[in-house]
Amino acid sequence: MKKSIVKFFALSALVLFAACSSSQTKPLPKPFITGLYTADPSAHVFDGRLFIYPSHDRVSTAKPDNNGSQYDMVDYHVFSTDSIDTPVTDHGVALALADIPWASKQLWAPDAAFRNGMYYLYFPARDKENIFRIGVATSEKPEGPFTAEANPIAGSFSMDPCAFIDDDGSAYLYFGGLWGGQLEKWKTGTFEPSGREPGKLAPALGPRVARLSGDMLSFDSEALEVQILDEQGKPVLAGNNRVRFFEGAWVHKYRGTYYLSYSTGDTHLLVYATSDNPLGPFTYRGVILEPVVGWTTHHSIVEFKGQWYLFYHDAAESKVDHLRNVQVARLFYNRDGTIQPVIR
Ligand code: FUB
Repeated sequence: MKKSIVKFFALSALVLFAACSSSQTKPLPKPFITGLYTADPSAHVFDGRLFIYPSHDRVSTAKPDNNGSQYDMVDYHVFSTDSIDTPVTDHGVALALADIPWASKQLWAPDAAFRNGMYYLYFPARDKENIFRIGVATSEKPEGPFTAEANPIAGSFSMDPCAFIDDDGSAYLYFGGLWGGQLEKWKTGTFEPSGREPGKLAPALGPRVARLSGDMLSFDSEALEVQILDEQGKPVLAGNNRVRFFEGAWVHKYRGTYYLSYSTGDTHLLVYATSDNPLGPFTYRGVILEPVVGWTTHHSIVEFKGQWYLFYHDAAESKVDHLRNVQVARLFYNRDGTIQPVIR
């Protein structure tokens, strides 16, 4: 009797180990989204289902420049799946430029949130004065279609919004990006067309964060700069371009710690910093992903069915910087909470 119990447990442990290791090594779909060029994937789990809110890249006649004019997108599609290794569903156009009263062009990296039975899509676009602002659109369904508010969020500027709702219900919108995203033109709090990045030895510009109001449609506070410190506790300098923030902020929480991850832009890395406060300061911790094919790198981090994932994009298929594909990789933490660099 005793022997058979031991045998039963040994067999169960073996089956469990085999199942876990195969789910951790099974190849993931590559690219994750096919059929359309997609980038800047913001991943969320709503009601047990994985939703991806990416940019929708397209062929454009806009001339490539340092402001990213070639990223000339005109709508968003939402994608979802029940399982990481089955094909995703494309839910069609969720929001189109033509239906956003204040926007003129460039629907760049969006994000989404859920609160009080309503889904919110946050998105950047240039307004009629050619200035990047952040808008919000609502839907009763995670896949949309979304209806845009008539005006951008008052007090918003720059791009790449990331919505984060903390365990206590406080909601935050992080945003900002250099060059095409114009963050360096907002150093004084108003838009200065000639604004430049700080000198190499000055503190780098950080992303901005504002608290979202209860209805998730406006800012409840002024946008604050998020400070990123180096491992010695000093502000990261603008010349430290393998570490300094460039664009694509993403915030998630793991075991009580806040993780701010972002792209370093012209050094093409995805890196992260941690804090015990969602408003920072954050301390730089290391690289998550080495450069991919293509100039831009942009990501999100999400837990789905007990496994953490990094969603990102590359231009490996098209070899054209602005025709990108969403990719996914498993993400692992060390015991001390540091993130293991992702192997693709
Ligand atoms: O997709 C357009 C822009 O490229 C995004 O807003 C940036 O983060 C970069 O990925």
